[in-house]
Formats: sequence, structure tokens, C-alpha cells
Amino acid sequence: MSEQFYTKSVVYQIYIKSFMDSDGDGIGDLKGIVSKLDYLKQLGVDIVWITPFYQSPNHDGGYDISDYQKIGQSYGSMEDFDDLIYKAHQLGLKVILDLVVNHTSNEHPWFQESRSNKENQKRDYYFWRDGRDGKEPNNWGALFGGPAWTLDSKTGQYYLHLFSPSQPDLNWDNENLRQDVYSMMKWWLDKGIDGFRMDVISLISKTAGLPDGEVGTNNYGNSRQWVTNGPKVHDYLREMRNEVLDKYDIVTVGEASGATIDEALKYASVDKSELNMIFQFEHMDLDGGESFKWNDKKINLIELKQCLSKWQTQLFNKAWNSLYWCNHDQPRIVSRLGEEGELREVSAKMLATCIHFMQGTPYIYQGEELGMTNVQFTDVSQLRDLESIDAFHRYTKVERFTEDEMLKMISLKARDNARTPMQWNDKENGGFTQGTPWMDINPNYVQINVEEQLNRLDSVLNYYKNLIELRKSFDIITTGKYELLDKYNPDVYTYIRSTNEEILWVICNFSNQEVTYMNPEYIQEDRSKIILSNYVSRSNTTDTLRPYESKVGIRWVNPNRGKYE
Ligand code: TEU
Repeated sequence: MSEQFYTKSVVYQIYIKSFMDSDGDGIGDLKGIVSKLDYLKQLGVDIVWITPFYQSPNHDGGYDISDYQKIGQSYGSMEDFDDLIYKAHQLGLKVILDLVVNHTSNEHPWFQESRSNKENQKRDYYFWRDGRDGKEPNNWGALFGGPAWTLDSKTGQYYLHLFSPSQPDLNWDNENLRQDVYSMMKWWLDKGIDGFRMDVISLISKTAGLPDGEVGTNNYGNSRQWVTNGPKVHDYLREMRNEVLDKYDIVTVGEASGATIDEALKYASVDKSELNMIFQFEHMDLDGGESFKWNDKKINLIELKQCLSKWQTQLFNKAWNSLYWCNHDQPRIVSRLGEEGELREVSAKMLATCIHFMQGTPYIYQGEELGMTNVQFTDVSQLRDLESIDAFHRYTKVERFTEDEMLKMISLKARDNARTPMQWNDKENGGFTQGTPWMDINPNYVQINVEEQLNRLDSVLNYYKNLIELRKSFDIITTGKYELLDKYNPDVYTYIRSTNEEILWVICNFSNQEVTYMNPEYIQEDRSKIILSNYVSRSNTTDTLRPYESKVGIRWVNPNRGKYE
């Protein structure tokens, strides 16, 4: 593995709207981020990823952009942005931005021109089709509900939107469009940003003819097979690499839902032909069900181990992994795989341990480092995300679920869970804003907040600091070969990382019970140095684990070298 800077980095994701508000309008902003750069620095992260703050009508949390080169009003000014980059760089922090180019907002001037008439030179920047028998051009459903097509009365044709009607898909087969995107990317890179997180980049190439998809329980055809990892996606990314990315020393991560290992080996190959890494979704989809994510299914540990191990072993020396549990689209991991009550801190630490010792670049989503939890939503008016609001109304209308059932599933799975304001202290609104927050803060901010955790040595926050430091001190975390042990154990996740010299082992109890487990010869706890544990007191046994206990040790491969000091 070549020594690219990102292989030793930890990324922190900021959902700007909910991070820190500097001007009292209840919405986080760029100056708010500047005021917290010292916090990020002391945490030890290297790269900060900021979700969209561009001009946008904000139907989908800024992922519907109406001007790529303007700052959205509530987030500040271009001077604020330049100041942010300058100050971050002074502290040695890199900054990467969201690149959302599968679609624009329907308020983007390109779309306004495109819809104006069939002959407009931007017409082909989007997908316009005639209806079929008085209905949509094909049977695809949109990801946020309803059909993937909307009829535009101006020209009597339908336009395609894989997400909401306010997010028309761009047509990457149009060369002028691609050139316009590349110019925009260069414009940001020339301002000094350090790379991009590319939104749904695996969807940019659609199969010619836009064929019907297989009809699912929602009565719509699934577009997946015709749009995910489409026919030209790799050509376009290689072109982007040649024309833009290769000219800068940056990091790129593609959001690639639907990426398989084979696809990942192309997207994120070490030969650097496309991107540096991707976000794969397989482990996040393990609790998906028949009605997409609206169910109360739990992730099964044996399946989770199998999935993560596959990515670890099959990308080894060929491509680079990203490591994540959380982002602005996922419920909080401590509520999903750990526990909210008395075992919240210990389970949050165990979960962090489990992925931070794998090979790849770890991503921490704001508040994850505090063990922030999901929200108990009791009314639809508390929701802000178009996806959950739509699902609530749609499923209760057809009486598939009652309102209570829907709210319960939303409290488990909705994206809103991740989007509540950051909990800085126990003062009003958790120190996030002087005004009224755009979304209610989780009431548990009184107990769970940065201020409380900063000075408490055994806090989740200090545990994350420790984890980040360990990655810097032990090269084996970056380079070691991964192997899963005890793979059918339903409660314990055990793996090792090895080089010719050393073995690093990681043991994580995913259950809230004390469990006995095999302590195989690989581990040899008595010859190892324990480098991390989420319990303060040492256990006096090596074959039982306390609830959610995790520990990490390192030893020499060669027994003659004795105990690792
Ligand atoms: O998410 C893409 C994606 O795969 C999600 O649509 C996911 O399926 C969904 O969140 C499940 O609940 C990206 C952004 O991260 C997301 O915030 C945007 O809404 C979406 O693209 C459209 O831009």
C-alpha cells in the first residue's frame, strides 16, 4: 500500500446545519465551524468533510443545489468560507466538500433553461421523455417515494428524478455537462480545498433506453439494475481523474450504494485510476427489510462479521476501504447496535473499537464521539427529513402501518435521528444556538455533551481521542493483514491484524450479557500488551467478557521475543 496521506488519516463529518450556529438563526453555519476548529484539532482528526452549504431550496438538506458556486444564505458568505479554509489549514486540518452531481435542484439555472423548451441547448443536460400511454415513461419509483418521473406542463414531457421531484437527474452522457462539472470542481480546488466526497456517484451513468425495472412491494419498478454502477460510470470517473483530480494533491471518496467488491476494485483501486475510496453500504443494509428500511429488524452479528470481513480481505492490497458506522443518513450506531441506558458509554466505545482497528480510513460523524443517541419521536411534526415525512404519510395512508408503528420505526431508522443539533454543553439548546434550533435538540443533551466529556478521562470523547492517537502510533493498524477469528460466535467479534513482526488482536462483545468466548492461540493475552480496553478495571479472566466489553492487544509473532512491552 502506498503511503498516501489518507491511509493514516481520520475524517470527521460535519452536518453543517446542526453543528454550530454563530448568528442565532437556529441553523449551523461556516463561522460556527470556525469557532469549533480547535475542538476538532484536539480530537486529533486530520480531515473534515462538510456536507453541502451551497445555495439550495433545502428540500433535501442541501443535497438539492441551485448554485454550486454560491454559499447558501443561512450558512454565511464566501469570505467566511475562505476564512474557514485558511484557519483549518493553519491548524493542519484538511477540508473536503460534498460534490453533488448526480442531480441538481429543480431551481438550478441549468434546469430552468432545460425545461424552457425542447430546443434549448441545456435540454439534454437532464432526462426528458414523452409519457407512455398517458403515464410515466417507465415504471421506476423514486427513492423518496412516488414515481421517478414528473410531468412538466411547459413542454408536456416528463423529467427523471431518482430522488425527489425537486432533484432532477443530470445526464452525464452529455459532454458539455461533464465539462461544466469539471470546471466547477476545479474552481473549488483552486480555492484550496483538499478533496471531495462524491454523492451517489455510483448512479451517474444510466443504461440507454431506461428499461423498466422489476416491480417491488411499492408497486414501482426498481431502477437499481439500470442505474447503479451503470455502463459508463468508470469511463466518466477516469475522465474526471485525468481532467481534474490528477492535477491536485487531494483525497476523494465516492458514495457508492450498490457497489459490490468487483465494482469497488474499479472505483477505489490502488492504481489510482478512479477514486481513493468509496462508501459501501452492505453492512448498513443488513437490517433492511421488505418495506425498505421501515421495519424493526436488527443486524445479525454473524452476518455483520461476514460482510465486514469480506471487504477487509478482498480489498487488501488492491483497493482502500472507508470505515464507518454513522453519517447524516443513518440512525445513531449506539442505538442501533449498542444500548442507550446504563451501558451506553461502554457500548459506544466497543463499537468504535470494532471498526477503528480495521484497515481503511475511519469516518466519525458529529456526535458519534459523544455516543449521541437516536430520538424518541412522538409526533410527525418533530421530523424534518422529506424521506421520513413522506414515508410516514404514505404508509399510514394505505394502512400498512399505524401512526404509532410508523413513529416507532422512524425512531429506530430515520435519518432525522442523526440530524439533531450537536450537544456542546448542558445550557439551553445544548450550546448549539442562541435562537430557536431548526430541529429540536435531543433532550438528553443535559447528560450527553462535549463539555461534560472533555474533562472526564473515561468519557466516550476521550476514548475516541485515544483511538485516533493509536492509529498514529501503530503502523500495523494501517498495514496489517486482517483475519476474522471465531466466525460463528453470535456475540463476539474477534479479529487480528498481522505483519511479519506483530499481531494486533481485537475482541468485541456485542451483547449486553457476560459471555464466555474462545481465547484462541492467536491472541495469547499473557504475552501481549493491552493497548486499549473499554472497562477501567482489568478482568481477572481471559475467557469471559463483560457486557459490551472490548479489548485490543498487540504481541510479537516470534514467541522468543517474549512479552510485548
Ligand atoms: O444519499 C444517497 C443514498 O444512498 C441515500 O439515498 C440512502 O439510500 C437514503 O438516505 C436512505 O435513507 C445521498 C445523501 O447522502 C443523502 O443525504 C441525499 O438525500 C441523497 O444522496 C440524495 O442526494
